[in-house]
Amino acid sequence: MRKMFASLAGMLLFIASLGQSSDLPSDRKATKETINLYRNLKRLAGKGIMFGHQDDLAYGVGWKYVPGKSDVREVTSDYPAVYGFELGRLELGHTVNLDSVPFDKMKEYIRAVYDRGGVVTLSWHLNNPLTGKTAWDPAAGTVTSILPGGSKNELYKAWLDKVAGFMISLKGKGGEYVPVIFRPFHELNGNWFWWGKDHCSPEELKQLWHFTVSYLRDTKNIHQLLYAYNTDRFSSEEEYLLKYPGDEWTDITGFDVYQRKGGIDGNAAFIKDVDNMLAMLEKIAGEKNKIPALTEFGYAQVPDSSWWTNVLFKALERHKISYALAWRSAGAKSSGEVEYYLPFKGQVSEKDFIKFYNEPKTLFQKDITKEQLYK
Ligand code: BMA
Repeated sequence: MRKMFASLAGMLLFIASLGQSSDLPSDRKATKETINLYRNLKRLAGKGIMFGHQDDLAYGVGWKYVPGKSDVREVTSDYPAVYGFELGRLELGHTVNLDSVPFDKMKEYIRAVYDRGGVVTLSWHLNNPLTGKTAWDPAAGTVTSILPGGSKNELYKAWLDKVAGFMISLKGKGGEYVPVIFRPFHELNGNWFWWGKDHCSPEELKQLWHFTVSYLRDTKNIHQLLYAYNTDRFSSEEEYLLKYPGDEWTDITGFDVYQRKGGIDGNAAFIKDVDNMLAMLEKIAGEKNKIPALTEFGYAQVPDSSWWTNVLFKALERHKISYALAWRSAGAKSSGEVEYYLPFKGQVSEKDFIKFYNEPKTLFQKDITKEQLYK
């Protein structure tokens, strides 16, 4: 009997390990570190929510490019767990991105993040390849123009060559490629980008996604990427999945959400909306075996002194998602707008952000370095 139990247990362990080893990212040639990151993100999603911040190391309110500085660190004495950076204008061969971050500095930040066990995600507000204007130029026919057979397909491939070049320049100390969560064509159910809602059909968007992934993965041999599909706010699973490119083409499923001051959102409405969307997202991710994440969020200038614990945390509390990434704290912009989504020293929500940081469910750099996400 005992023997039978032992062999049964052995068999179960074997089956479990098979399950584990077959749980791979969409890129079947993903590097070891990328596979490890994918599995660890899944594991950690059951433990807590990693906190992320766009351009965290590059600048904050009132400062730029100060080595080691970070608004998150100024307030909590810890760095975020996830760091977002942006590739817009890399495609044009520029040396600085559309938010004036030099790509050389960005590469240094990314390597530093990887060295301390943090997670890197890259967005891409690429210009409109048909008109040469910005990502916010929704000219008709742009998506079809860059698909195979379209007049701008060669140009788009040249742009992807630049993205590939950037990725392969990201190496760890052992020469291994740094894994990156790549998040192209974000907020695709919104109408503001050329790849957005009314500017291409579901079929066209899917073709664009497939073309982009195949080109990077199979033509350029980039195998350090996890692909994140993400919408803006959505009201149903059908809406969320309308342009979903398929399970073989994505690893992470997310959405972006902002609370607007004086908008339709009181705090209660915002909590309810985000909570609902997260519930739908978790269901979809569960069914599709993907990693759910809040790929961007924010409340501009965080005017509510208890927003972190009273609003955001309440929306997140009951959910098992991998990470939540706050958008960039640009400070004063040339337009005159002052843009930030995180507190800094003296900001009204500073103390509350520390409380949020101290919640066991929120994970920052110190929590995740010990989790060795790449091993
Ligand atoms: C927007 C704003 C812009 C920025 C863009 C791309 O939401 O922050 O200032 O250029 O993202 O990062």
